[in-house]
Amino acid sequence: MKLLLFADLHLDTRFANAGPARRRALRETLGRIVDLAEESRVDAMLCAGDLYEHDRCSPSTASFLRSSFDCSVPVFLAPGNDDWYGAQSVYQQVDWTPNVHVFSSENLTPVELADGVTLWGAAHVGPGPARDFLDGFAVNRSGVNLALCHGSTPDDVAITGLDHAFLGHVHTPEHAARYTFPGNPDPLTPGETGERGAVLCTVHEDGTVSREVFDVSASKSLGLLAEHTEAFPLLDFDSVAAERTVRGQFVRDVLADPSLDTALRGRVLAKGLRALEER
Ligand SMILES: [Mn+2]
Repeated sequence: MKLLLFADLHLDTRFANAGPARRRALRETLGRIVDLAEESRVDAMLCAGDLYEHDRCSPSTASFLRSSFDCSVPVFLAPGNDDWYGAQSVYQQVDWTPNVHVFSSENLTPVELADGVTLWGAAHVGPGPARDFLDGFAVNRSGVNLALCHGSTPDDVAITGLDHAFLGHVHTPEHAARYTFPGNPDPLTPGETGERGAVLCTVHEDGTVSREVFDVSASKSLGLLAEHTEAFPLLDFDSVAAERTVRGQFVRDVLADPSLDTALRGRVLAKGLRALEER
C-alpha cells in the first residue's frame, strides 16, 4: 500500500519577508502535493496536522482547502495544535467532499484503510501545546496498525503495538524505523534544509515502511527564499509596519524618512529586517 504523507504546511502563517508571495507559495506547495498523490496513485494522502493556522485562517483558505482536496484519492487529516478541531475550525465549517476524512477525537480512532490495514488518527481539539497521543495507547486489532497524529513521544511507538506512526509538529524531518516526521514541506524559517517534503511511504505486508522524499517546495523553486535571493526580496512592508514591535517601528521610521529614494528605501528595509530577524 502506498501513502503520501505531509505535515506542518502552516497555510496563512506570517513571514518576515514577502508574506503575500510566500503564502501564495504555500498554497502552490499543497497543489503539488495533491498532484503528486494523484500521479503516484497512492491509496491515501495523510496530513499530520498544522495544515493551516487557525488564528490567521481566512474564508478563502477554507474554500481553497475544500477544492484542493476534491481529488481522486482518499484524504485523512489529523488536526494539530495550530489547526485544532472545534466548532469554528475550517475542519468543521467546510463541507468536505466524501473522499476527505477528518479525525475529530482526542482518542486515537480506527479507520480501515484496506483489508487488514488500520489507520488510527487523533485530533487536537483546542489550542495549547502538542499532546502525546501515543502515551498509554495500545492497539487492539490484528493486521498492520498505523497512526496519524500531531505530536507524540515517538519512543512510545513500539510499546503501543503500532507498526508505524506518521507524525507532525517537529519541523525537522526524521525517518526512524517505526515513525516518520516529514518536516514542513515549504521552509517557514531561515536555514531549514534537509530532506523535507512530501514523503511517499510504501507500507509492506509485515508493517515495515520504506520512504521516498519529494521536494515540493514552491517557495524554493520560485526563488522566494531569502538565502536563495541575491537581490533584495519582495517585502510585505505594510503588514510589518502595522506591528507594535521593534521591526514594526523600524519599518515605520524608514518609510517616513524623506531622504531615501524608492530603491534605497527598499534596500534599507530588506537589510534591516534581515538583520533584525537574525538577532
Ligand atoms: Mn507546526
